[in-house]
Amino acid sequence: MKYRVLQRLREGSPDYVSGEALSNELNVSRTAVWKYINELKSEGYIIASSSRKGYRLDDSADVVNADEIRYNLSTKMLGREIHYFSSIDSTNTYAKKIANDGCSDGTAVIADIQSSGRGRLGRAWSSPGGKGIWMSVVLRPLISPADVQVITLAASIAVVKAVRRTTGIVAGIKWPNDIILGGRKVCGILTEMSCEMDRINFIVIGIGLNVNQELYDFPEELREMAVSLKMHSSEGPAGEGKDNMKINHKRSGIIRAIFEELEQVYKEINKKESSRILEEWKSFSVTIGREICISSADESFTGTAVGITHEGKLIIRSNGGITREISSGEVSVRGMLGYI
Ligand code: BTX
Repeated sequence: MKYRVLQRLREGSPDYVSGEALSNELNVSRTAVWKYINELKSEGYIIASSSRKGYRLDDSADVVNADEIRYNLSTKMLGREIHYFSSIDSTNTYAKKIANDGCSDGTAVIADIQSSGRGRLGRAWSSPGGKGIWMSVVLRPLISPADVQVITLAASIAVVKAVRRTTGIVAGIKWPNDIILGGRKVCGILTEMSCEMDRINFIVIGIGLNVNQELYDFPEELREMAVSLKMHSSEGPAGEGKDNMKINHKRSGIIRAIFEELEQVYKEINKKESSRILEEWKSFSVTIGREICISSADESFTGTAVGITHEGKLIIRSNGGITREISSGEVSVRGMLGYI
């Protein structure tokens, strides 16, 4: 019922909706309406009340919950089932559990805080409350395990496009799937898979996107290399940046856009049409054409990133003219200058 009250306020926005109209239309008492309004306020919604005019929804609040995300969501399957937690250890860990139990394709797990957010290779991911998008999506693609890297590339494209569409911020992708703004990491993607020899049971794509952190919300050791969308907006061109500084980006809208963009690329992957995805990935890449340094557990070498294979491997031409292909998970890529 609380969300029916919310829906009615959305329909009425930016005008007031009277308490009497709410009570009559929803067939509940005025006291009950008042109680639901207070519950919505405690979830973070900003609702003005006037004894004469009623209630008015101010849509600038950054509220994340399943109802808010589903509002106006245009996908068919992605994000249609959402498990939302105010706090969890890791959305990827939970998503793998429900995927094993048989949850449907496109199910999403979202948390406000992660106490043990995970990066790749056992690294930690900083996931403070009220500031970022910490979510995992379960996919059951019709591709072979050897092609799984394309899904990770597709997820990074989806995030870059969703961020551009909702905030106007244009980020780049560092191979394979770090999303970069001004040389610092704004988003990381952790892909985990359960498969048999020739068939994928499920893939969990974990997306960690820094949205509204200030510099001091990051642990000290990350302050040089991490950035949030809000920090990036406030560093914008003179004048514009100052206004943006106060603005919290609305995480639900960004999550919705990620679902929509991801569903598009996912459809192409299932139709085995990934060549366009690879081209699009290249257009966002900050790695291709750059001198890079590859380091893995047992070797380290430098070269120029010259392309990407149809399975998503990075093609590198070493300074001695030898061409090599690198697949994700084996190496980390560092730029010759700075973090990229
Ligand atoms: P990664 O291994 O590429 O990056 C991890 C490294 O990034 C860390 O070692 C640290 O240096 C740095 N780092 C940690 N936290 C942040 C941050 N908030 N912003 C920028 N840099 C940071 C990238 O792994 C994959 C991250 C996926 C996170 C999502 S969140 C939802 C899902 N659940 C979960 O447990 N992980 C994924």
